[in-house]
Amino acid sequence: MTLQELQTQVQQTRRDILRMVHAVNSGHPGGSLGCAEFFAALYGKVMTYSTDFSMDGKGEDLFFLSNGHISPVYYSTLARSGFFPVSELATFRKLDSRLQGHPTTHEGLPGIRIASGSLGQGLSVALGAAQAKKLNNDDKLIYTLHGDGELQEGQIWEAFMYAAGKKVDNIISTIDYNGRQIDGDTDVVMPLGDLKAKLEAFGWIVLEEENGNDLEKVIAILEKAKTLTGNGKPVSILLHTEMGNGVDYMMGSHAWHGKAPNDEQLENALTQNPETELTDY
Ligand SMILES: Cc1ncc(C[n+]2csc(CCOP(=O)(O)OP(=O)(O)O)c2C)c(N)n1
Ligand SMILES: [Mg+2]
Repeated sequence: MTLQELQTQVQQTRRDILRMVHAVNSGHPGGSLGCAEFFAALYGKVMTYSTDFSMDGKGEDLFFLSNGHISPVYYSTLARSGFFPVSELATFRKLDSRLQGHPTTHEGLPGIRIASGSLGQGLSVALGAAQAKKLNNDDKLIYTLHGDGELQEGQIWEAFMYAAGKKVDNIISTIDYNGRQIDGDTDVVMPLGDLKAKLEAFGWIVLEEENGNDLEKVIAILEKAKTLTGNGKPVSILLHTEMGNGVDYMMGSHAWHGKAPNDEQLENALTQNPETELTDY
């Protein structure tokens, strides 16, 4: 996809996120909006994959979403990348929908390989997939995304240690470094300290991008991360993003982590993000 096409996709995805959570008055718009550029870059530019979905994903790059609560951005991206009909976004969080509030596997939604939402587990699963790729002589890569608040889970540090210890060098793990979580700023709830130094001490290569909502920069840092794989160390990206990005009244606090806009707020947000040629679902 061209940069212009990706920008259009980001804007349409923002609308999808807002309309999905508004329609059922529940869900997580904040982190979803902050990661719209990351998802567009990953699925529109960086990863090699087939929309003819197979659970194994042999010969394909695989993505695992560990912070499953940001499912709106994930579902929008998958639908608009061709994994399932865009119209199905209208079923988000409804009974019997394949688009549950947090991604699950037993509904069989193409593109989803793990259930996530219980924070801290995604890296462990992804490392298994990465090691399976090595055993199968499959040279494609594993990508993961984690929240910064999610890093307060102990399991993820066990996985960080394991990845370096076992030289899992075919994985690129991105941290959505928005500085916010459900109850406030991460610095207030549980400070992460010098995260770069901590991950390096755990044996990871660490890249950092200060503007994780600049599409070109997000693509560039992911492409750079790719060049660093295969060198005996796992690779991570600290991606600084803005929770609620693209909607002025949602930015600057944790308030919209998991709250839906009302009718008036939706209209305001959509005015800030006009419909694109990709059209609303
Ligand atoms: C194991 C577990 N504990 C608690 C929660 C509740 N919870 C959902 S999202 C969230 C905050 C996570 O913060 P972060 O990963 O930074 O996500 P963001 O708010 O930036 O989207 C919490 C505590 C959960 N989903 N799983
Ligand atoms: Mg966060």
